[in-house]
Amino acid sequence: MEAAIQTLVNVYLKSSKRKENLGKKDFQNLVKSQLSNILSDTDSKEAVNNMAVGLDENQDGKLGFPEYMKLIGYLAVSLSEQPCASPYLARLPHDI
Ligand SMILES: [Ca+2]
Repeated sequence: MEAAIQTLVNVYLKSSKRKENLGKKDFQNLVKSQLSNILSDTDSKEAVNNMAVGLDENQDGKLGFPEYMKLIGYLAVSLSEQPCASPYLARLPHDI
């Protein structure tokens, strides 16, 4: 579990290139490269952008770490509700 938490942080830092936020493009790359087996529609720019808008609580057009963690929390909850945790394709959250 410690390794999993470390991974979550490292992926964020790497994707944001150590800026304070994930930009639109950073987020698209992250979803595509890290979550294509757990999320459907990760190839759709529009779907990923809609998801980013749903996660962007303070509506500054970027995703900060707590906003990124909302997505992780959403995915974890979705997984926990599956009778069998894997393999599983979650639907893109458009409105969290
Ligand atoms: Ca934001």
